[in-house]
This record gives sequence, structure tokens and C-alpha cells, in this order.
Amino acid sequence: MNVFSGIRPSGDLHIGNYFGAMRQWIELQNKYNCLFCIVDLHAITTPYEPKDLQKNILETAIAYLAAGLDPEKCVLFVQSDVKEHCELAWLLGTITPLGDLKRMTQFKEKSKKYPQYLNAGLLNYPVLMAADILLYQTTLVPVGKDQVQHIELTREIARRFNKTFGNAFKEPKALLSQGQKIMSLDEPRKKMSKTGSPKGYIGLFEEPSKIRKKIMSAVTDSGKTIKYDPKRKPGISNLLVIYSLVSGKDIKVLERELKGKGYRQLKKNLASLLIDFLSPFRRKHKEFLTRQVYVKEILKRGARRARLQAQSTIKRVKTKMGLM
Ligand code: ATP
Ligand code: LTN
Repeated sequence: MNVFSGIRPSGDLHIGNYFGAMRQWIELQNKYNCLFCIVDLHAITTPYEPKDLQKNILETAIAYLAAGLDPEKCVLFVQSDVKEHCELAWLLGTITPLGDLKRMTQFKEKSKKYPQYLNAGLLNYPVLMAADILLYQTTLVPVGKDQVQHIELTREIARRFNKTFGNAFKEPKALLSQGQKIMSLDEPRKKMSKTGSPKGYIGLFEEPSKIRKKIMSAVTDSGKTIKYDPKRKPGISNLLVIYSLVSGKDIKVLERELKGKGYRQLKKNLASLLIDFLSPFRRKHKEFLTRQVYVKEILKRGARRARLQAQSTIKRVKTKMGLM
């Protein structure tokens, strides 16, 4: 079974990325043939600073390693180092209906967020993502809930290709985790995001004083009851979800334990728990920061291994399409 997933090098990785996607990656690497990618070609579809991109790529690679990915157990690489991603994206674009791309939620949201930057790359984003996944004959894609729509589209593209040109792809499935959608701390009706306001997310390597400050000032409601009710109490519900993920306790158990306590107490407990939970991440992050040559070597080796698998799919696809 092949597993593929990726994260855009668009800023600091946060606990949403970890609980939504990466935590599963770390378990899966022990069981399956896993490839984890830094999707830089996706990152350039929204505004970015070219001079910061290489630094962000390296930072993301360090984050992958510090969070627990082991280069002996999985393939870690940068998307633009394997040119077959672009090649397959072009080919798949020719069988993807325009209407399907226009109705993607992420496309609609990002075009609203960056109206001055609306480009064809943003529209074609899911086709490149389908290419990432299908190049490696992937069957499982561990992601957060926001990416499920893109994976459904990937399945449709695979099905259409197989029907039109003959079997070349497996149909992948999304794998969701318990922390499939962590909300922002300052706008709890929105998803926690790297490119949102820094007050809204907890970085994986954030200093304890900042973690405490952000949790203590997380937006809640004017009530007093600690209860999981995402519709009416999105802030408290989100804190309970994070609490549950960090402590391993069920939300129902937490509600009972925290009964009669104020929001302040909940936040204080959660801040201390999170600081302890993230402490090994901070330590490993510092260690890898001093080993950048080694990290770059891992990415180079990863790209060589990925390329071998990608080339064999491209050959098959081009033959079926009459291009070879
Ligand atoms: P950006 O702000 O650049 O859109 P992001 O923070 O949304 O970035 P991505 O790089 O788009 O992060 O996502 C990487 C992985 O993390 C994906 O699998 C995505 O589904 C997951 N993910 C992102 N945000 C969350 C979240 N708040 N809760 C759960 N999973 C998330
Ligand atoms: N679009 C994803 C990142 C991504 C991805 C992928 C995830 C690009 N290619 C392939 C899984 C499989 C996002 O999180 N924004």
C-alpha cells in the first residue's frame, strides 16, 4: 500500500497541521510505503516572497523531521525536485472539466482572499495535487478535512483516465484523523491556518511563554459552562478538542472533570499540557537547525527515490495517451 501527503511551505507548522495530518504520517511510516512531500509548487499559487521560499522549504523539512518522520522509514522530498509532477499535471488537466475546478471550496476561498492574485495556477491547484497523488500509485492520503474535496476530485480524475485510456491509476482514499479540523484561537469559526493571524495558531516549536499567552487570550463566549457545543460555543469546543488530543482523554471525560471550573482554569491547564506536549518538538527542532547540510542531503536522496517511482507512472500514462 502506498501513502502520499504534502504540506505547503507557506509558514510555521501548527498544531492543526500536526493533529490533522502529520500525527497519522508518523504512524503510517511504520507500516506502509510512504512519501511525504514539501509542495512548493502549490505554495506559489498564493502571494509569497521568492527570497524566503528556500528558507521556508528547509524549515518545513526540519519540522517534518522534528515531528517524528524518519528518513529511513519514508521518502521525504521537495515537489519541484521531481519534474514529473508538472508533466502529469499537464496531462491530467486535459481530462479535468473546468466546472469541477471552479466549484472547489479552496479555490473559491483563496480567490476571495487574494482577488489581486487570481491566477490559473490557483484554479489548477487540484490537478497538480491529483498528479502528486497518482504519480505514486497512492491508495491512502492522510490529510485534514479541508482537503477531502480535492481527494474526491483526484478519484474522479483517476477513474476518468482509466476509463478513457485504459488502467493506469489506483483510486486513492482520504484518511482523516480525530483532529481533522482544529479551529483558529482568535476566530474559532475559521480553520487554524499558517497564513492566518499569528494569534490564531500555536506553532509546533513555539516558546512556552507565547503558547501560554495565546491560549489564555483565545476567544471564547460570555457563558460559564464548559461544554462541547461547536455551533453555540465554538471557542470552548475547540479548546476541548485540543485538550482531548493532547491528554488522550475523551471529551465527555474532560467535561466531567472540568465541571464547575471556569474558562480560565481550563485555559491554564491546557496551556501547561500543551507546553509539555510540545517540549520534545522544540528540542528536536533546535537540534536539526544545526544540521542543515544533513537535512538537505535527506531531501536530495528522497527526490532520487521519488523520481524512480514517478518515471515509471509517466511512461505508462504517456504510452496509453499515445504520446510515446
Ligand atoms: P495555509 O494557511 O497556507 O492555507 P494551512 O495551515 O491550511 O496552510 P496546509 O499546508 O494547507 O496548511 O495543510 C497541510 C495539511 O494540514 C493538510 O493535510 C491539511 O488538511 C491539514 N490542516 C491544515 N490546517 C488544519 C487544521 N486547522 N486542522 C486540521 N488539519 C489541518
Ligand atoms: N493541498 C494540500 C497540500 C497538498 C497535498 C498534496 C496533500 C498538495 N499535494 C497531495 C495531500 C496529497 C493542502 O494541504 N493545502
